[in-house]
Amino acid sequence: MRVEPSGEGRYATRPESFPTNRGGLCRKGWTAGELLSSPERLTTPLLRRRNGAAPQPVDWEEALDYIAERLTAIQHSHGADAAAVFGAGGLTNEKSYLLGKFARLALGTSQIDYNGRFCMASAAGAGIRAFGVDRGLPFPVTDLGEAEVVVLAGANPAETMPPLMGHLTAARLIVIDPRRSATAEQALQRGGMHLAPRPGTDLALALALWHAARVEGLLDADYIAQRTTGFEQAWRHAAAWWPERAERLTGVPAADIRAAARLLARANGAYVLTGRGCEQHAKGTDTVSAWINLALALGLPGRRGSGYGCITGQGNGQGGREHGQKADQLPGYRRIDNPEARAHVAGVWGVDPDILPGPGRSAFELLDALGSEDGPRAMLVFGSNPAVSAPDAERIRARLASLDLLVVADFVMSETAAMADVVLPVTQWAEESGTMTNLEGRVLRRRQAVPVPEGIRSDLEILNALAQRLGWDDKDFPTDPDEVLTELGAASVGGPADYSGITAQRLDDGEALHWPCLEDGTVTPRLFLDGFAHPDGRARFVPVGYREADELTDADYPLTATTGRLLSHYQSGAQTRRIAELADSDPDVYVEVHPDTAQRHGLADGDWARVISRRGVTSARVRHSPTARLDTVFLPFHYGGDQSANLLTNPALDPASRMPEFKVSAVRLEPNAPVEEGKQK
Ligand SMILES: Nc1nc2c(c(=O)[nH]1)N[C@H]1C(S)=C(S)[C@@H](COP(=O)(O)OP(=O)(O)OC[C@H]3O[C@@H](n4cnc5c(=O)[nH]c(N)nc54)[C@H](O)[C@@H]3O)O[C@H]1N2
Ligand SMILES: Nc1nc2c(c(=O)[nH]1)N[C@H]1C(S)=C(S)[C@@H](COP(=O)(O)OP(=O)(O)OC[C@H]3O[C@@H](n4cnc5c(=O)[nH]c(N)nc54)[C@H](O)[C@@H]3O)O[C@H]1N2
Ligand SMILES: [Mo]
Repeated sequence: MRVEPSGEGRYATRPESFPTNRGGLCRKGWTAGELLSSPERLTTPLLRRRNGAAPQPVDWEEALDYIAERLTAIQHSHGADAAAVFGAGGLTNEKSYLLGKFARLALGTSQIDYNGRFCMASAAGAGIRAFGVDRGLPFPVTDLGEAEVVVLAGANPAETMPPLMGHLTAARLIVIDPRRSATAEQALQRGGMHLAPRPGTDLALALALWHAARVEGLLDADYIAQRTTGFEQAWRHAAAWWPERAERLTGVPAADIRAAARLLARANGAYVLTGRGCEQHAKGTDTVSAWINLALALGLPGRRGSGYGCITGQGNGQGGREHGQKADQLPGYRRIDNPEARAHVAGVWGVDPDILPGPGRSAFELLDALGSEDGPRAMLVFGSNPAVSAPDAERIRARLASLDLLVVADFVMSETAAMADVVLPVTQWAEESGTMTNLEGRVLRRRQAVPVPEGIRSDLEILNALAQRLGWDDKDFPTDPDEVLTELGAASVGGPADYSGITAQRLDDGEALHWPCLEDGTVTPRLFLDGFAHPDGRARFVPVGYREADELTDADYPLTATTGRLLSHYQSGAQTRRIAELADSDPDVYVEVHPDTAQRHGLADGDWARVISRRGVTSARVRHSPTARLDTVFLPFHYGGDQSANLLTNPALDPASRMPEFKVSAVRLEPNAPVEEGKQK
């Protein structure tokens, strides 16, 4: 993507030729330039010295001094872990890395995690269990172009990653989604299939597909014998899920399960891809394991022209989970509880390994502990808007409000920034350089395209300035992204995500650098062709059995609500609700309901309804959808205030990944008197 001035200090974006997006941009790409010069842009630090007072514009020195003094005082009284950091998968690799270093060194706290915990943590965990390493797609995305069949389990790329659809035009798609999503619609139009399970039942559906494929003699016995371990133990779970039994649970007809198994297993080149729809569950890791087991049973991973992958989310969803902003992680995708990893990284940082803290709390657990007896009392947020995007949002809003110090770095007044004691205005993507790692593990360099507006600083400059005030050296926290990249490379040497051979120069030269990218220059576009990353080179079948969602429907809450995304909005909507063209196309949250279900509740198309769960109430407009399941409603989560879908959601966590169950909550619908209409900010 290129950014060009379009007159009067405004900017426009234009697509550029690139293999991943094939020169295409989605609607948000086309409008992304608008926010660079938006009047809603924050231009000066804001400070609120007393609760309830209005935030006042202050200069940078005053804002940074205040933060450093408060952090020091709070940590002095309550210990190092009284300060927390919350990061994001939208941050560049350099920011993620420096944020992790800032937390562990400058603050000495274990309390750092990030929004990727809400995003890809389950698929990452399942990938590591099965293959020994987690890289979204262990193959270049262009490989998908040769596939005959692609399963999209809980992914709606037609709305969430339109450029990806360009790689899937030749394939027949099998879309697994409780809704007839735009992607499901395209699958049907092109001779593919749409299976619409009840939310939260994918695990059983995947086991039933495996069952059907085995009964029909379609498994790859040679591959299973030579390249995997654990088949029999894992199969015991699938053995119990014959298609008729799965039909009763999931609602997907047994005949469709068999037909899908045949279509997939007989394809000459097939991929199984998962998205948030099957991952954001209290059993998301096991569900992804079930999809991977199916792919392994059919002999797909680790071969040219077939495979398993997880479709990444945010701009740097992949790189953001590799360089140490996770509670349990050090750079290079190393574990923070591994003594060798600690020694290596401490060496690069020039400190004693013993001063590095241990693992901290996961994102939801961290947010939920804020202001509690033994929880953090101060938090710095970079690149996330948890007041809207965290589950059980009302509870999290109360936690944020109970902090002694909340600092938010952002370029707009997000709902979380509006609660902060200090807001720091930062540069946007086009005003700074840095690297991002895309879904195929390829590192890309974004070059600064436009000047930094006056009065604004970069995230790296903020970390540097705070670290210096906390007693660290200027050079310990570089502000030049290229310098940070070099340091990150050194810190990642020998780790699973090794970036040591990546340089700004090679990236500028347009080399396709897929990690691991070693010091000798080796790159790895395709992992696993010669073997998986476990010591014996084999992939693992992981035995996983079906279990229900954490929360079930009952007489009071008879419907299942699931949540997800719209083409026109991004995430918590903090950015896209401020772009007129996008806000106007979907100004209010809606709840998608089957017309019969809506009628039973006395709700006409376009009415305002109250969607009520055991945790809260969301006001939403009713949208009739004749293709919806009768027992399921859907809400996008892009809206703030009382239109937040997350007022409803259940923070039950996956035991392994600590990912919340965004995709299943039990709700009921009630008619609502019209509330204030029009767009919310
Ligand atoms: N337009 C747009 N694009 C985006 C984003 C955005 O906010 N807006 N966000 C980016 C990010 S961070 C991410 S993580 C990706 C996410 O990309 P996706 O994973 O494609 O997004 P979702 O809409 O969350 O979920 C996909 C589908 O899962 C379905 N689903 C719900 N419950 C279930 C279930 O139990 N089982 C199954 N099989 N499916 C279910 C939903 O109906 C939905 O259509 O998108 C990225 N791209
Ligand atoms: N119900 C429900 N809830 C969900 C999901 C769901 O499917 N359903 N999906 C979850 C997922 S997958 C995700 S990824 C999360 C995302 O949700 P959030 O983590 O809230 O992500 P954003 O809305 O993108 O918020 C990013 C904020 O940081 C700012 N920002 C952007 N770039 C930068 C930067 O470089 N530096 C700084 N300092 N600020 C920046 C933006 O202006 C914005 O205010 O939501 C999760 N919540
Ligand atoms: Mo995400």
